[in-house]
Amino acid sequence: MDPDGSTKIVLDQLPKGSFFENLDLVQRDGFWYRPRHLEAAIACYSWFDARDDDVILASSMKTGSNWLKALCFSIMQRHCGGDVGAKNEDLLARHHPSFHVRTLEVRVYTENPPPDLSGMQSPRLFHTHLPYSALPESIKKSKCKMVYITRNPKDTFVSMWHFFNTRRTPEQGSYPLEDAFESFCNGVFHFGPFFDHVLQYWNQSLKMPHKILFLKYEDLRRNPKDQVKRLASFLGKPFADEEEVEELIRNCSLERLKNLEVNKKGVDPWIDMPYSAYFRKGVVGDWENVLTPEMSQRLDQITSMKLEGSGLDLVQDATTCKKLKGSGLDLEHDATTCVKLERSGLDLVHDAVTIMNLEGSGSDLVHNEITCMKLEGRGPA
Ligand code: PAP
Repeated sequence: MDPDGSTKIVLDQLPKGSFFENLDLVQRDGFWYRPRHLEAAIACYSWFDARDDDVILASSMKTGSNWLKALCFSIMQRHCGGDVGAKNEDLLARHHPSFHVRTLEVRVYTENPPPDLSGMQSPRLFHTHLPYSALPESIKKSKCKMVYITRNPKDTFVSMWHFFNTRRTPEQGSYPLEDAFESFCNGVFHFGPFFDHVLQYWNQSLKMPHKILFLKYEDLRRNPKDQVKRLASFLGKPFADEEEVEELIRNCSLERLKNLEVNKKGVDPWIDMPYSAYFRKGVVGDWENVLTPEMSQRLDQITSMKLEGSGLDLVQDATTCKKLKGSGLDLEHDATTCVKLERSGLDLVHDAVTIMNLEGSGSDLVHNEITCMKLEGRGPA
């Protein structure tokens, strides 16, 4: 992979940091990596040859990667073929999601020599924690699709803190929350800073919505059916009926995955962690049990500052999600939809509300309005 050792020389010259005391990190182009992940990222950059029908999942750490892996793998498996596995086999019961959907810089290009992926059947499904700017050019240039998942930063941090604490002995106890929080706020952790990671993908997804689907953990939690249907349609594998969606959601649920033998007893060979560490509570707003009010306020401020003007909202969304859970009311999609459709003349939010309110009244204000717009030549074609 690196016969002349040039990657090591590059690594030696990079700024150094650490997370959780003893996890060494190096910084390159604004992002922090474990040295072996950066070596693999460099190999991946040189060797990975994306195909037009590849699907690449992407995420910062602890934002729902394994849930997304399970969902996409199952969606693709329904259509059978390729390396995804045979239809109707309960493959999630056999292996952890990260076995089926390998992370390029953690589980593929850490092999030396780099593996030859050309023999894999299409469609191939991979995952990456790499920031958009560090992706191989072939991913950016090919027609392959990407799905990015993110989560509100407070739950992301708390999930990360719990995860890395499972590596510590009872004598060591939990790593000081304040220190871990400081690192998170400064962006010094694997594949951090969080906000730069999220914004890179968010901006690309706005530019290329046909190529990158941007999902939020909270949306998936609150309204899994709509989100999973959206995901399947984006991947070109829409569902035939509602039952199929519901079954797939059940099969990929935290409750089920957590209780599968393979995930209860297995160990992740790549990082020597029990698979059970990947399945914890999955609760939106769990940060309330861990963060002090000052920490919460500080992270909210950083979030508002970093996301200002981007059109992306990770704080309100999470709060709203918690408050509206089970109410059937959706305020964030409406808001996101408004941002995306601004100035297009198209209104999907108020139209939907109007239709709901006028149901059974015999009156149709939405279609009438669209008809008028079309006849006047001011609306969507
Ligand atoms: P990774 O970055 O190490 O791959 P990732 O899967 O992104 O981890 O995130 C783990 C979080 O997703 C955990 O959240 P928590 O600590 O707040 O509980 C984990 O519980 C949650 N998670 C894992 N699988 C699922 C699932 N099927 N449904 C919902 N949440 C899940």
